[in-house]
Amino acid sequence: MKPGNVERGLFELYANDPERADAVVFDRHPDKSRRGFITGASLAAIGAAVGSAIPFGRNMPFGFIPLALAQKAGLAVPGKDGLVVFNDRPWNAETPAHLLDDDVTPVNRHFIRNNGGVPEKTDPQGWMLTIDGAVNKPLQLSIDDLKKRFKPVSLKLTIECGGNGRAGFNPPTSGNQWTYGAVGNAEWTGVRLADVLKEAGLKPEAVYTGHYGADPHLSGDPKQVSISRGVPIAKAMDPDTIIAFAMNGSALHPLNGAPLRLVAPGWAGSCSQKWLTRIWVRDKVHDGAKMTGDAYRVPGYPVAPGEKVPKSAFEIIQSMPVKSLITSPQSGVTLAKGTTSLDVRGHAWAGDLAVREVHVSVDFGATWTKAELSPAPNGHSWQRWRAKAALPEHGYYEIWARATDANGTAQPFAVAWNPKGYLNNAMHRIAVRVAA
Ligand SMILES: Nc1nc2c(c(=O)[nH]1)N[C@H]1C(S)=C(S)[C@@H](COP(=O)(O)O)O[C@H]1N2
Ligand SMILES: [Mo]
Repeated sequence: MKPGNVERGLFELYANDPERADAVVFDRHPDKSRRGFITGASLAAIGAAVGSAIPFGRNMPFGFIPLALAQKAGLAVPGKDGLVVFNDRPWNAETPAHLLDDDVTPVNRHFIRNNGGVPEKTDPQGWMLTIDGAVNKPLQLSIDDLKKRFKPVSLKLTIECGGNGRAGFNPPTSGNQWTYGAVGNAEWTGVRLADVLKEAGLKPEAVYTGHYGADPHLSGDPKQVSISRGVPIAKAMDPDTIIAFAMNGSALHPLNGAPLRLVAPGWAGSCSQKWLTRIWVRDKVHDGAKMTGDAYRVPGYPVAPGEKVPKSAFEIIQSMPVKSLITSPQSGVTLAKGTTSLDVRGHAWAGDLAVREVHVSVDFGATWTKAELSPAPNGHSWQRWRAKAALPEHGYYEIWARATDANGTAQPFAVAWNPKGYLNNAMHRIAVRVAA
C-alpha cells in the first residue's frame, strides 16, 4: 500500500472499529489492555501514516486515534470538513479560524464536543421528549408534536464550548486543548423552550432545568450519564433558548445532536444538551453529571497560575465572556511585495450581551483602529466586523482583534488562569508577512 492508502485505511479502521485498529496498531487486545508494544509490521504502518515512529505508543489510551493521523486525515469526521480532531472516543473536533469565515457556520464546519458516545439511533421517528419535575402538567412530546403545537423559530445562535481557548493556559490544564475553534454560529430551527415550559406550567418552586440526552456513557454502563447540565429558569425562558430540530435548514448532524437538541446560546456550550430526551424542571440547582464539583466552574476570585482552589470556591459558568475571531486572512499568509493595506474581518460575540465595538491593531497593541461592526441578525448571534489594516512597509506583522461588550468590558491581552482551563477570551492574534 502507498502511504496515503495506509493512512486512510488505518483511519477508517479507527473510525469503524477502533478496538481492532488499536489492537492492530499497538499489538494490544481489548481484554489484554496495555500489553502491547509496536511490532515490526504495525510500526511500519503507523510510521508511514504519521511520518515517524511513536516511542510511547504503548501508553496511548485504548481506542484513541493517534493525533497526527487524525489531523492528517482531513475527512476524519463523517460529514465534517477540515476540522482538527482531538480524539474519536469521544469525538472532539474544532474548526480552524479561517474556516469559520461564514456568517452562518456550515454544518460541515461546526465543531463537535462530546462527553460520551453517540446514540445508535438518531432519526426523528419515534423520538420522545419528556418535560417533568416541578410542572403542573408533565409532557411527552414527539418531534411532530413540537412542530405542530408550538410556533417554529429560526435563529442564528452562537455556541461556544466553555473550554474553548484552553490550549492558551500555562500551566496547562487537563481536557481537550481547544485553540480557537470550539465555537460556531449555525442557524437553528426549533421551538422556544419557554413556550414548552409554559404549556407544562411551571410550579412556583421551579428554579432550574436539568437536561438529559440519549448519548451512552463511555463506560458502557447504562446507569451512568455522560453529561446532564441545566440552566436557571430565567435562561430557560429566554426567547433565544430553543429546542432545535434543524440546523441550517436541514436535519441535525448526528454528532451535533440529531434529531433534537437544546440551544442555550451565549452560555457554556455544555448547557446546550444534544440528543435531548428529557428536561427535568428542578426545585433546586440541578446536580446532574458535570454540574457539580469543578466541572464547568471557575473560582469566584482570581487565582495564581497553578494554584490549588478549594471545591467550595468554584462557581458555575453562565454567560460566556466577550470574544472575537479573525477569520480572514488566514494566519501565516505572505502578502505580495508592495502591499500596504489589508482587509481583515471576523466575528465577535459576548454571551448574553451584544458587542459594542471591535478594534484592530497591527503594532502589538500600541495603536488601535476601530472596525466596522454589523448588528446581530438576532440576539445571541455573533456579529461580523471588518477593518482595513495599514501595513506601512515589508516585514512581519501581527494583527490583533479586540472586542468590547455592551457593558464596556473588553477582551484581555491575557486571561487569568483557572484550574480547569475555561473562559479563555484573550485577544485573537494572527501573523502576516509582507514580502520584501
Ligand atoms: N447529550 C450531550 N449534549 C452535549 C454534550 C454531550 O457530550 N452530550 N456536550 C456539550 C458540550 S460540552 C458542548 S461545548 C456542546 C457542543 O455542541 P456541538 O458538538 O454541536 O458543537 O454540546 C453540549 N451538549
Ligand atoms: Mo463544552
